[in-house]
Amino acid sequence: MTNRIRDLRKQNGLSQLELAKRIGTTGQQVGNLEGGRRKLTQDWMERLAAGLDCRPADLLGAPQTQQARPTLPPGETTMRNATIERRTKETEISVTVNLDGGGNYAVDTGIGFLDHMLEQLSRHSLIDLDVKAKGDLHIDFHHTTEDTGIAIGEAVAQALGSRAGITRYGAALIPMDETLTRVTLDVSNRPYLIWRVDFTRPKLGEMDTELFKEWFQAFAQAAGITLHVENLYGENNHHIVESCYKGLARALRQAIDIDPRKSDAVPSTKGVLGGSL
Ligand SMILES: [Mn+2]
Repeated sequence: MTNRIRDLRKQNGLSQLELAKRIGTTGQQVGNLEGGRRKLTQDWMERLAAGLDCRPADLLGAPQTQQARPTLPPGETTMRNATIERRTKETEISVTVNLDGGGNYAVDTGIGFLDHMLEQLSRHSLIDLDVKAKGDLHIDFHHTTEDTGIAIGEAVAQALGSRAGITRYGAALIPMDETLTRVTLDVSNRPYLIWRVDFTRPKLGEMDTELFKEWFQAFAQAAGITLHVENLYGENNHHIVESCYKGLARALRQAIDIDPRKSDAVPSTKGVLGGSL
């Protein structure tokens, strides 16, 4: 299950997408191979070795980065990042995340209010987030909203890899003036959404308020996160939804952080995250 693909790729200064192009596959496939979600067959080992300029046998062995990460000198952190390209008849989306970023973002979905929310997500999670989406907005905002949630969720899942070393749980209570929202989550590879959020207005800007649940559902599903979002009280609809995104951001920041006391282990007594309880 463990391998050194990520280490070797970084030593070569390649992104997942760049390595993927060298060996004629997708960035997602490289992420799956790195994360142990796809079997490292002899054929894959030979292709990867050719792309990484090493021997196939060099790909095996425990990854060094996960153990080394907490003790690396400042400025030499190992980046957990991923790029997802998603194309359907309804939307074309590209997303890049860096989980160990500084909250830098470049977001353009064509929906102003959604951009505002995704910028909050980046800023308060400290995940660097690039999102470029072109959707069928002439129909409505549904496809673009949902598919953006899927693509960002997939990118987070891919960047998390095996999820070894993470804190796993996170929680946040976010006040915004009269509003208070609680977000709790488990980055468990077990997708589930609890959404206890009601709006009194049908739209914010041009965006239908009912679409926010769709975004959170898509994100939780694709990222493999158990996600509970509850607005405890509040009146202003802008505050209510913004506190949900900020709560997700702060809870996520805790949960994906590397736990320095257990940095080489998957935080589960099963030794793997996901599957049955
Ligand atoms: Mn705002």
